[in-house]
Amino acid sequence: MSEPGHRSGVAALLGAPNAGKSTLLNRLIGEKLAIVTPKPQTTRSRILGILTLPGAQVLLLDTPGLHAGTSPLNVALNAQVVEAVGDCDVAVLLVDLTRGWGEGYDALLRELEARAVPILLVGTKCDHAKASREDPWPPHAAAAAAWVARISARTGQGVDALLKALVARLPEGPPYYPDDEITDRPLRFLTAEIVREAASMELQQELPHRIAVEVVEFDESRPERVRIRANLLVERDSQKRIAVGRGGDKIKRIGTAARRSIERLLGRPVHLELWVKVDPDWARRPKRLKSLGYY
Ligand SMILES: Nc1nc2c(ncn2[C@@H]2O[C@H](COP(=O)(O)OP(=O)(O)OP(=O)(O)O)[C@@H](O)[C@H]2O)c(=O)[nH]1
Ligand SMILES: [Mg+2]
Repeated sequence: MSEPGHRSGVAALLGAPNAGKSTLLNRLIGEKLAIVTPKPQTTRSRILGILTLPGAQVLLLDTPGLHAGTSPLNVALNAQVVEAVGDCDVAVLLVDLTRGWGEGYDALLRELEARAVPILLVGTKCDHAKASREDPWPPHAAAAAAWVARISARTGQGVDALLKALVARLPEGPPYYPDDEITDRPLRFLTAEIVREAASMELQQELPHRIAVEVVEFDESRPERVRIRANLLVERDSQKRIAVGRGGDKIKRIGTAARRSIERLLGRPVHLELWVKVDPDWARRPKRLKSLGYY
């Protein structure tokens, strides 16, 4: 039995690719759970962030950005958005103030309204020089929303007010997770994501293609170091050459950056072995997408 008046439930972070969903998740949880890059389509699977407060437990569901596109990867990403819409108690609909109301928002809005989910309509990146001063959403969206605000997940502006508005709209219920847990995702998955972020950041100029990461060994049995072996998957030989770099300098830099982040996450020294592998079909085969954790 939970104390009377305790609230808990799922708040889905929804919106276009690059709207700032993962940055907001990290800001709310106070830890870097979800990876963030300047490129759209960074998040590939739902990540649950658990925020335990006095009197409430908020289950924050970060989702991939909703977008057009019919490749198996796109379909897998959109399916997760639809699922999140179906699973949530409250929806936080994020609209990038530097970009405005894009394609997909009206459909999302209709779906949320049909399910009678309370909608918090949030303009993001209000700190940005290019953030519009006008409301980026059409009047019907503001009318459908239970609450409207502008925030910056980068500076924190407006985030406390958002959290308050969110908690107020959660149903009453017990905490579902222990209060020291911050995610439902295993360390192995978070590790793969950190490597993917390091690789995306290091390669974003030369290799604008999609990459994936699989952790093939995660050995915590030795006291001195956690041993991790991971593959960086690219689709072609030419991409592999770029990712490895001259004399291996790229992959070395990716490995060093990733290892430092993983050590911060685990609080222990890590030995990270990273290999670049060509896997032409990773983004095309649903089974493969599943094994990579993107389904
Ligand atoms: N100036 C500014 N930039 C932000 C803010 N929030 C996010 N960004 C930047 O916007 C970019 C995208 O942020 P993400 O948090 O990855 O966006 P997302 O919605 O999770 O993107 P996908 O996972 O691709 O759907 C990154 O370069 C962030 O640093 C903000 O409040 N202010
Ligand atoms: Mg994201």
